[in-house]
Parts: sequence; C-alpha cells; structure tokens
Amino acid sequence: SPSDPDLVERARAAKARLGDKVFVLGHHYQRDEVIQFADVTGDSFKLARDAAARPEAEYIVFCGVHFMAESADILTSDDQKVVLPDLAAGCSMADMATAEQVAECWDVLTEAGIAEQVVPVSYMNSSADIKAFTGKHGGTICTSSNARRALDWAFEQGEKVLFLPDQHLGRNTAVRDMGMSLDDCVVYNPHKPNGGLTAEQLRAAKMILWRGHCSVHGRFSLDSVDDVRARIPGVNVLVHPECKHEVVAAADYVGSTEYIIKTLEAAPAGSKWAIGTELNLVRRLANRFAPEGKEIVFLDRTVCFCSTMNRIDLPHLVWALESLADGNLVNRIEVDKETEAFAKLALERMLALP
Ligand code: CIZ
Ligand code: SF4
Repeated sequence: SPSDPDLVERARAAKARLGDKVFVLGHHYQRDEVIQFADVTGDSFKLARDAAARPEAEYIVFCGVHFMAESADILTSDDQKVVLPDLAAGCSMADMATAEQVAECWDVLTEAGIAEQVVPVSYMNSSADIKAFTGKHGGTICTSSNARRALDWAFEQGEKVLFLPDQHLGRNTAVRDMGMSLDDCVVYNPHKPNGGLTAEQLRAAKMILWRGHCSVHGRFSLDSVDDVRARIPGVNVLVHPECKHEVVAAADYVGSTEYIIKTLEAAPAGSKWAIGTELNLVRRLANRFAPEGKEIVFLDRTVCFCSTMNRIDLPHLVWALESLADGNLVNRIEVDKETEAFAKLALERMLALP
C-alpha cells in the first residue's frame, strides 16, 4: 500500500533537520514505506559494518530487529547511539536461546565430559548475550554467507560444534555443504532436562544443534516446493538456508539474502523463480526484475511477513526521527561493556576467518 503522504513529508523533514548526524539503516526485510528512507540497505552483518563506517553519524537508526541493533552497537564507537524505532521489534529465533538456557547447556556438556571438545558457533541472529557466551568459550559468530567457513574453522579448534540458535542453518551447512550425515547431528532442546539427550548421544555427535528456528523460513515445506514446480513448469527454486533441511534438499539453489539478490541480478530474461525468504524482499525483487522479463514468485502463498520486522513502520520511523531532531534520544539499544567485549571477540574471530 502507498505510504501516507503526510508521514512521508514529516520523515523527510526530520531527516533533513538531522543531516549528517543521522544514518538510517534498512534491513532487506523491511516494508517499502520504511526502506525508502534508508541510507543503505543490506543484511544484518553488512548493515552493522556500514554503521561502523559512518563515525560522524551520532545516531544510527536501525530499521530491523533488536539483535541487529545490538550488533551495530557492538561494532560502532561508544559515542554513536543506536536507535530501534520500535522496541517490540524482536526476533523469535534470537529469543529461542537465552543466556540462562545456554549456560545450563554448557553445564550439561561439562557433565557429559565433552565441554572441552566443543566449540560454539553462533549465527548472527542471536542476542548479544549469546554472542558473548560464544566469545567467552572460544567460538565464533557466522552469517548465512560464511557458515561453512566458520564450521571448518571450528572443527580445526575442536572435535564438536555447538551451533546456536538456528538448527536449520547448522544442519544444512553440515550436511549439504560439508558432507556430514544427519546422524552426526543431534538437537539440544532447552525445554527438556539435559536437552532431551543422553550423555551417550552427546558424546557420539559432531554437531549439537540448538533447537531454534526462524518462524518465517521454517514454514516453507516440501509441499510448497512440489506445488510451485507443478504450477510453474521450469521454475527455479531458490531458498534461504534457514529453511528446513528437506526444503533445502529439494531446492535448486540455496543461499543468503545477498546471494539471492545476486542470483536474480544475473538471471537471464525469461527465467522463472520461486523464492523462499521473507515476503517484503521477495515482492520488491519481483517488482524490480519484472521489467527485465524475469518472473519471480513467492515460494508459498500461505507464509507471511516477518511480523517483528514489520513492526517498524512509517509512524514509528517518523516518531524516532522527529524525537532525535528535537534532541530526545529515544529507544536507544546499548549493550553493557562486559557483554560487548566478549561478543566483539566472537565477531572478530568471524572477521578473521579465511
Ligand atoms: O532471517 C533473517 O532475519 C536474516 C537472514 C537476517 C540477516 O540479515 O542476517
Ligand atoms: Fe528473526 Fe526470522 Fe524475522 Fe529474521 S525473518 S528477524 S530470523 S524471525
């Protein structure tokens, strides 16, 4: 739907009043009405780096979700203030691993006598607390673009990996990209005593997958793939690795958001694509590439937007920008110093990956 012209004007005016003092980041999954005001767009990791490359911006307005604003705060200087226009914009996946649960898991691994062999690898989509846990225990962060390299590195440091919080990215990377078997993986359920696993199972496993998932990508099913192939002959199925293993196994192409965009840019005219990722992005890509004769559809019409991403709407953005222009620092996301130091250690290990 087109955005309210009054709000568009107010956002423009507030941004103009702030000038170089504000830098607006827009995640790929944001609404069109918000994306139009983004100085840069990208995935969570690119955006955190873009923020760090703008030290003159006193305010970083992060149009995305909470863990992304935390990562931007960790990677920017102490004078820069990161603002999340709606504090209720969380991430259901990141919320599936809390500091207490992860500490308890480490105790379980210690009891089973394997903690010393385990290297934690945490997906970018995790809270600052989980990143700090990872840094403290010798592990690294990964994105969906470098998960394979992160796992290769981790298996040079130890015999086992604890992968947090997205079981699907962990399993898909291990099995699809690295040739491990499904039996090499076990799932640790934080809601069950000992994660629902015996010490025996933990000792036998190479990949200990945290039982988390994305509530958007996790909804694509094998049926979605079969249906779209029946509906659109010759369609190429392209999905994000946060999708379930059976969906990834049935797809033609698998990769991160940036990979999806690049693949569609390079696709020939007349090609047909069904995309399994967030709907705001898929719609934008469909509109962008339609004039070039590329047909792009959403993989499953019953899956919807990321509801927390969509919490950032134009009214919230206007409110945040006008507040900042009036000198009121609202909705600041600030990670405490100790957490930041350990989380940064884990992020730096990722940056140093070969
Ligand atoms: O699923 C998400 O939220 C992704 C892929 C985020 C990101 O940009 O890393
Ligand atoms: Fe979290 Fe999934 Fe939404 Fe991304 S799309 S913010 S992983 S719930």
